[in-house]
Amino acid sequence: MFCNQCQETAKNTGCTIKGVCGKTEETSNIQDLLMFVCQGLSYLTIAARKQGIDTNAESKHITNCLFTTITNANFDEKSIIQVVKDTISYRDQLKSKISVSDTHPSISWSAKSDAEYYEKAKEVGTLTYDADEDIRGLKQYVLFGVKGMAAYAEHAFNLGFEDPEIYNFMEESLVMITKPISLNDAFNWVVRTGEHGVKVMALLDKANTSTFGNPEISKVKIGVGTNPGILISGHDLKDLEQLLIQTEGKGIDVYTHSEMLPANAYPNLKKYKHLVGNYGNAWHRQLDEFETFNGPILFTTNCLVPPRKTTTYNDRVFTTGATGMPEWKRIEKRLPNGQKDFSEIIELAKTCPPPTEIETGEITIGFAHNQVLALAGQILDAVNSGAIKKLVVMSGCDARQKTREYFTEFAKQLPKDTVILTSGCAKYRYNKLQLGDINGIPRVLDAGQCNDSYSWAFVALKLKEVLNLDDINKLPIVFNIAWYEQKAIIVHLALLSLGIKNTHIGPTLPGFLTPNLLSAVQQQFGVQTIKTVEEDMKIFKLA
Ligand code: FS2
Ligand code: SF4
Repeated sequence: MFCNQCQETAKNTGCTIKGVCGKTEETSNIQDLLMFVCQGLSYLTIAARKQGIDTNAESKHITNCLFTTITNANFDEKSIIQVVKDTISYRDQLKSKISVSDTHPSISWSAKSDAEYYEKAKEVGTLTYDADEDIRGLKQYVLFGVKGMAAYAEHAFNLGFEDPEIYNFMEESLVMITKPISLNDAFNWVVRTGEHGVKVMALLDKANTSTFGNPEISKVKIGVGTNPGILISGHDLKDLEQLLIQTEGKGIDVYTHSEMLPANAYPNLKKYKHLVGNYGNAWHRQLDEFETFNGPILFTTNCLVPPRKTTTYNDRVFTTGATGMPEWKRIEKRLPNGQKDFSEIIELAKTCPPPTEIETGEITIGFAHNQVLALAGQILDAVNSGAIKKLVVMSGCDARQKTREYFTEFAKQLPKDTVILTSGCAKYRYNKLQLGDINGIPRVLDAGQCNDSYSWAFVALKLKEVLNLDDINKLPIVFNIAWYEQKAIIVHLALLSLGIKNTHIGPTLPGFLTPNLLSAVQQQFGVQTIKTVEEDMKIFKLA
């Protein structure tokens, strides 16, 4: 195995024996094989569209495959082998309808036994992408960005919002990886990946806000009630809505977990009175927090953590969508009305004790772009009067490493005349710190999930317009991004494509950036890694 797609990759170069995330060698290889067969299918979808054939089903399938291979989404190699087989079947059906001139092996490869799948899986990893390490690094950069893009595209299509241009770009990217390419063209492809990142985040924003309304300022309880509860994790708001519909009036409380917290701010979700609050913190604390939750837990997307040997909650955890864990059950059935059938989870919840309280109080959320623009006058006044000196974007992911304490410390040491703009699970490092407010504006404005980083790009562009500036980098905004997995890669690339320079990312820079690529990215975009809190305060001119 070789996997270097996330920030926790071993020695910041690559996991080669077992994933730091817990992914086994076999699962990692089978995920590579899934990408390989998706390359074959992508050759055909692109050719088929040129021949006037609709490939919507195939594009959605490829999107789901990319999502399946994201960090901490799916650890269930048996189910992934089935997805490989489904991909081959999509490919061969399409092949029978069109004429194809390409001859890449991914267009014709197939196997007769699972043993052959495992054998082939060892030969198709990202190390085989190119002999030149810089080009290989850029191809990995594109692939990982496209994986993040796929996650957002899938949430959008689940709500009925699609953009064929995004599907086409993801498929063209998978094909590009199989071909020779110049360094310059590969670099430009990375930049184009960011441009499509903006498009997909805008699409998902439209999907979420037109379905559930614009997020509004909301206070979310972090304590517990006395009813049995169901905990829902991940990012898929449609799954949450269906769970809320099916649990209504059943004496069960629904709690959000980790990246599902922002759901509490959407009018068409918060209207359900039994959506009672948020339980716990960022994804990596689930090993303890699921024990004390006592009731069933539903994963709609990453981040899953493989259970410990001593874990007692395995029979209470369910996965759906692109997620999977061999020890946990999967929701496969649908109700006659087309909704996912959550009755097994609901019946189990009725037999469980209520959650054990681990925190009390509430947190304020709901500062997505529409709400922030409603406060724009107030914020601009505070900026103009000097009450707010700087806006500090601290969006992104949280993860396990001790070095992540940097972000808590950074938030604590920020001068009192700064406001943190956050989104993604990175927020759990400082969203319960009681940092106060500036003239009624909370010092932590939470826009939502990682995809809602779109809000901060949107707000920055609006501010640039209102303040009549010729360059977005002249705004009093700095970017200190915490990254972990591939959604953060696409978010960061999207920010770069909007012309935002001098972003800091950490705790470390991506392992797939070779020294040459690092200097290219630094030269073109001014990207830097985090240092110590004290040094960064000076660099950002905050101290
Ligand atoms: Fe956090 Fe995990 Fe949102 Fe990432 S819950 S690191 O998937 O996408 O952020
Ligand atoms: Fe390693 Fe991250 Fe890949 Fe897991 S996802 S195997 S931790 S690089």
